[in-house]
Amino acid sequence: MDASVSKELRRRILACAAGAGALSLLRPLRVVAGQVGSSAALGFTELSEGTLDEQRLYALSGKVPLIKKTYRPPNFETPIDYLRTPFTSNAAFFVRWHLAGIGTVKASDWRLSVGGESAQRPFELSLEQLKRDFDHAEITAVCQCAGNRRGLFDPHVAGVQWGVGAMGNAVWRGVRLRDILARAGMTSDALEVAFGAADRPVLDKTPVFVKSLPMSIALDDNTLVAFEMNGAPLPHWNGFPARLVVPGWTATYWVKQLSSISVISKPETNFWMSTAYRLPRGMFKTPTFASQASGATEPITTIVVNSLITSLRSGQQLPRNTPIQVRGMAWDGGSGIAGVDVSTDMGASWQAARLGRDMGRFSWREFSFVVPPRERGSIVVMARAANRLGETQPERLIHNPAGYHHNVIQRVYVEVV
Ligand SMILES: Nc1nc2c(c(=O)[nH]1)N[C@H]1C(S)=C(S)[C@@H](COP(=O)(O)O)O[C@H]1N2
Ligand SMILES: [Mo]
Repeated sequence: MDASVSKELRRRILACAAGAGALSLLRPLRVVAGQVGSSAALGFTELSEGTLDEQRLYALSGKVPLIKKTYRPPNFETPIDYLRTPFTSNAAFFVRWHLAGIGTVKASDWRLSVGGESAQRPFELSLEQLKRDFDHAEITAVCQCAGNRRGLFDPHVAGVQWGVGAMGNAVWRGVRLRDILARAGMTSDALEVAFGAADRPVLDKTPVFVKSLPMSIALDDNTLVAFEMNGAPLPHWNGFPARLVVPGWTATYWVKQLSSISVISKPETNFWMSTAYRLPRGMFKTPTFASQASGATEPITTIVVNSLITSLRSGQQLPRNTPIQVRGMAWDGGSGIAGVDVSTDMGASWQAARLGRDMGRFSWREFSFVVPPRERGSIVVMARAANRLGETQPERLIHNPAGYHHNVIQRVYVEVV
């Protein structure tokens, strides 16, 4: 490591340990290997001082204290302490809503309407009928907000300033959307399936939440209308009584409090498809949602390959001459994780971490690596996941206006004392 970087690191770590200006450590270093660079090139550390100052833990009903981002609408992030287990508990699972009018849906009152101009036989289902009339299916999948880590974007972008915890992994149980659609029967002009929900805006001018999927994904075996999460009914905040589960796709499509399914012959034009959740066209090598691509933008689709070190925190002091345990999670949009490499020399060399149990290609996967005992000094620990398509995390943040797909290689700054 360049001497000036090492010195700067040490200054920040000491400041952190001293408590005063503690969070100066968490701002990315601006000098690396003797070059002056933008901090965006250097991977992320943690949220900026201002953002961290504003966040508080708060317990919603049925939830453990989560990191409060906004109260109305409810946006609550999972603390990293709950991201170290194969499954994220329902009580600790993050909560993200766009609209503030979230009523309680009673199981006995709930109805799911299935129709649309390209459905031959529209019908309605109660929760009981949904559970009784169709085969059940189960899948382990990461649910990750497209804007997870938005608060780490540099330059800063507007929107909920998420840290690393707008994500979780769970076993989802429900029925296949495909089977529900088969009962309705589709006409040959079916182009997309649109999903409506029970949450409502408090201001008339805010559009209701509607998302659509291309037919290929709606008919995919893995796409579920789920009513259980980790063996229990969905929590209210996570979409009780039923939500869409679209493994591999960003969570914006995982419509909660699902109330309607419409097979449509024209592209859905609601705000949440045509304006929000879009990326500059071709910026990421993810599948294209062809019927929704127009002009310079296209909708976000699958999750990009990513990883998170969960065993270390920037600013942490570690005892010298003791092995350092590097552990975390790696995931992608459904090809599955092929490997995770760890570097302790600013990316000059990488070594393979050990992968944990494979819980399916939509699940995250644990990794672990032991850094041999060190003498006193600062270390930057980095992890870089690769998926089975050969895609890896970038060294530079891929900046985009809405702050999606943050998957730049993480850097954790620690000091051996
Ligand atoms: N009805 C409804 N469903 C929704 C949303 C919403 O605002 N309303 N937000 C979506 C977004 S953007 C995300 S990230 C996920 C969050 O799921 P969770 O709250 O269960 O973690 O729900 C999705 N489903
Ligand atoms: Mo999201």
